[in-house]
Amino acid sequence: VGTSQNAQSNMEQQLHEKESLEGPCRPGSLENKKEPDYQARRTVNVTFTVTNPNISGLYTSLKVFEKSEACVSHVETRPSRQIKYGVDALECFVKCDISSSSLNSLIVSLKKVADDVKIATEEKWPSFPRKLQDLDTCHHLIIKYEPKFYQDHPGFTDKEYRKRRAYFAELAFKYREGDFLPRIDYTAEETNTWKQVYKSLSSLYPNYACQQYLDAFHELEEFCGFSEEAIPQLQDVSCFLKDRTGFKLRPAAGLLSARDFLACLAFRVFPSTQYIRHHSASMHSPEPDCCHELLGHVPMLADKEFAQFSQEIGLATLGASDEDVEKLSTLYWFTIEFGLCRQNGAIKAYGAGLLSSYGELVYALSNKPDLRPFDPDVTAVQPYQDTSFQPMYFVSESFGDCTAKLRQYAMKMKKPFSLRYDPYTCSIEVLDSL
Ligand code: HBI
Ligand code: NLE
Ligand code: FE
Repeated sequence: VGTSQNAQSNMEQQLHEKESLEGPCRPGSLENKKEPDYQARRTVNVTFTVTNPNISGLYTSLKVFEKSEACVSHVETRPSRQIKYGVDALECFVKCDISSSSLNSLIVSLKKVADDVKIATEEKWPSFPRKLQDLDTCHHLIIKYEPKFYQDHPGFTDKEYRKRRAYFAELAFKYREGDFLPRIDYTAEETNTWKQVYKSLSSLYPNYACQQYLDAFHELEEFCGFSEEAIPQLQDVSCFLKDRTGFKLRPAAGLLSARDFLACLAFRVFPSTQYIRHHSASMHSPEPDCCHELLGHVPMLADKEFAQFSQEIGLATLGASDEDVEKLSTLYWFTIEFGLCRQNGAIKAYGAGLLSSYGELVYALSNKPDLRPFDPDVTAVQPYQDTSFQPMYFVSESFGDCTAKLRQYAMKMKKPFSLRYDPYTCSIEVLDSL
């Protein structure tokens, strides 16, 4: 008994240490799942009967939902009237949101602990957010590049850095639509990293960035406190963008699943990380960080045509199949993240992943990589690199042209309904659903 008690308290201590370093277990983390990135979630109604109705029977069956990472929104029970089960049996109803791949295992496991398991899918297409508040649940994370999982992450062995990241992740998960974006007291080391990144990148922009970027960047310096001295606060930046294009920011804990990330864009909401990259690797980060959001994305989101293009990629993903979301996310990758464009006969960068990485910005505009014209049919199926520089970039003629081509491309995607974004209520209207 003594040994097993020791083992138990050892385990508790380890768990405790892990929690204080990484923060409590996060909701919605996608770990070791097959292609979690695109995976559709569905709303399902599950009914079943527990014949051992004391609380442990109910508990065992609800545990199955927890294991399958179902997001439960409604639970009801009532006494079963089926004679074969006896007077104590309970009929249960659970409504939940679950990824398509977990649904089968949920059914199998539930059948082991309950009788009469029945599943009804509410809709025939993947569920998607309809209104701004729904974005509070679009927070599924891809954690493969986080400092605690990715061995090559420059912060992998830095305990302080990981602790700080856990703090930022908590802030993002606590955020609810309508809240002010949290103001951060950045440390001297963080501000110094920002300064290094800001100084080196802003020396490149005049020759490397597209005109829309340069115009917005100057405005951000003049009206929104952008400077090498301090990391801008997301709340201030969000107000600036709202004025220009209606885009606003919300905090993100890290790299979101493509489906969740792109769904936010449909509402002109840009999920933005708030932590900063590790000081030892300021010229390139494998994950998004505030340098990437603020210096890469924000200036472009202040441009009306670019904002429209961004929203339309987002709208195209709502209710789309996993295959289509994968294609749209590839289009996103080669445009909004790594796009080049032709302006007055010269090639310039507009992709955020370029504009926030000194190393890749110089590389993309050298004569080394392969450049191709942007064409959704070709671009959407081009395999890409997410750990180092791209071997190939796509060149756009203008954002108006990109949007027109994207629109044509998205029209070919089969959906059983059409959608309209209502800017007055910031919600999605579903038309002609079958
Ligand atoms: N998540 N926070 C965040 N920032 C991004 O830029 C981002 C993301 N998730 C996916 C993603 N970008 C793209 O690579 C596409 O898969 C949509
Ligand atoms: N590589 C980029 C940078 O260093 O800023 C971040 C890319 C995020 C997709
Ligand atoms: Fe990005």
